[in-house]
Amino acid sequence: MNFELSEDQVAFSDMARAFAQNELEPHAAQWDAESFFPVDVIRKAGELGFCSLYAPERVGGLGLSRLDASIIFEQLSMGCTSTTAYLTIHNMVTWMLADFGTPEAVEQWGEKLATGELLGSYCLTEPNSGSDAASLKTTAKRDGDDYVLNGSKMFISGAGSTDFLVVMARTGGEGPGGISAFAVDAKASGISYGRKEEKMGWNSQPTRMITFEDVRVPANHLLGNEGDGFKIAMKGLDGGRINIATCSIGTAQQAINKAREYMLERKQFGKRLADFQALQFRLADMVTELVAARQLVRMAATKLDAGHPDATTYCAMAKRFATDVGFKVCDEALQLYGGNGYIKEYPMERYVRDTRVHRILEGTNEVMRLIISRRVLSD
Ligand code: FAD
Ligand code: 2MC
Repeated sequence: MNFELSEDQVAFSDMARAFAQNELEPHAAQWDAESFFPVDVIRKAGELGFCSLYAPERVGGLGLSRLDASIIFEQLSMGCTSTTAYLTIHNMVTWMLADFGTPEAVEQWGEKLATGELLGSYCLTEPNSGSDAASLKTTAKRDGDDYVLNGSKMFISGAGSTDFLVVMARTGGEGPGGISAFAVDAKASGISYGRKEEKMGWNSQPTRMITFEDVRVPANHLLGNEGDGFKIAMKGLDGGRINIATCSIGTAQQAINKAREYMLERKQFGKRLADFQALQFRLADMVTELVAARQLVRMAATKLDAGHPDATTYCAMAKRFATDVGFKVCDEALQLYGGNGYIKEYPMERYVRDTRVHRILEGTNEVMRLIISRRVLSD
C-alpha cells in the first residue's frame, strides 16, 4: 500500500491547483452572487483535459484513473465548489457516452464533450422519483428507427445551458429492468426547460426541470442495450459519488486553510485565537476527520479502478462519510470566523451552502446507508 502521490499525480495536482487559484477562486464569490454559469472557464478547463479526466483516450479523454481524477477534482474544488461539481457531472456523462454509446453516438458527441466544446447533463430524477430511481415514469417508445420520449426530469444540473443529455427512460415494464439510457441532443424538438431554480448554494450552475414531449431520438443513440439503463445510471453514479465526496473534501480543506490563517491573526482577550486550546483542539479534530475522509474516498476510487466487487459499497461509504465530514468541517470553520463567518465578504458561508447539497444529491446519505447496510446484511 502506498499512501504517497506519484510524480505524475503531484504534477496533475499542481496544474489543477494553479487553475483553481487563477481561474476559479478569484471569481467564485461573484459567480455565486450573480448565479453565473462560467461556461468560458469550463471550456478553458477542457483545454487542460479537465472535462474528460477518466473518459478513454479514443474519445479524446485523458484516460486517467478515478483516483487521479479525484486528486485533480479536489484541487479544483478548493477554487470553486459549485463549478467543479458541475465539471464532475460533465465528466460522468462523457464517460457514460464513451463506455456505453454506439460508434455513431460517440462519433457525434464524444470528442466535443471531451474537450468541453459541448456540455452535458445527467437526467435521472423526476418529480415523483428521487431516491426510488427505479420507479421513474418517463417513457421511450420505439417507433420505426427512433424512440419517442415523453415525461419530465427534475433538478437537472446544467439544464438549459448544456448541449447533451443522458436520459434514463422506460422502454419496458416496471422496475429497474424496464429502464434504458439514451444519448439525447439537448436542443431536440419537443424538449423544454423550466425556470432556473433558486437554490441555497451551487449557484454557479443552473438547475432546471426538463420536459420531453414526443422527442424523437434515433435508435442508435441508445446506450448499451434496452433494459440496461438503470445499471448504466448506477455505474455512472459510482464514480459520481466519489467525485461529489471529493468536492466536499477540497472545499473543507480550503475552509481549514483559511480558518488556520484567521486563527493566527485574530486576537481576543489579548491572545490570538490560535492560542486558545479549545480552538486548537477543534482544528485538530477538523484536520483528522478530513484526512480520514480523504483516505476513504481514495480507497473507494482505487476499488472502482480495480473493478472490485464491493466498489459500489465503498463508493457509497466514501460519499456518505466525506460529504458529512466536509459539511461539518466547513460549518466549524465558519464558527472559528465568528460573525465574519456569516458575512458574504468571507467565503465560509458559501462553503457551508455549497457543501450542504452534497449530502442530498447523487443519492442522499440515507440512500448511501441503504446501499451499505444491504451489502453488510447480504449473504
Ligand atoms: P426523496 O427521495 O423524496 O427523499 C426525501 C427524504 O427521504 C430524504 O431525506 C431521503 O434520504 C429520505 N428517504 C427516501 N427514501 C428513503 C429510504 N428508503 N430510507 C430512508 N430514508 C429515505 N438529479 C439528476 O438526475 N440529475 C442532476 O443533475 C441532479 N442535480 C441536482 C442538483 C441539485 C441542486 C439538487 C438539489 C438535486 C439534484 N438532483 C439531480 C436530484 C437529486 O439526486 C435528488 O434530489 C436526490 O436523489 C433525492 O431525491 P428527492 O429529492 O426526490 O428526495
Ligand atoms: N452498478 C451496477 N449495477 C447496479 C448498481 C451499480 N452501482 N446498483 C444497482 N445495480 C443493479 C443491481 O445489481 C440490480 O441488478 P439485478 O436486477 O441484475 O439484480 C439492479 O441494478 C437493481 O438494483 P437494486 O435492486 O438495488 O434497485 P433498487 O430499486 O432497490 O434501488 C438504489 C437501488 C436505492 C440504490 C437506487 O435507486 C439509487 O441509487 N437511488 C438514488 C438515486 C440517485 O442517486 N440519484 C442521483 C441523481 S443524479 C444527481 O443527483 C446529480 C447531481 C447528477
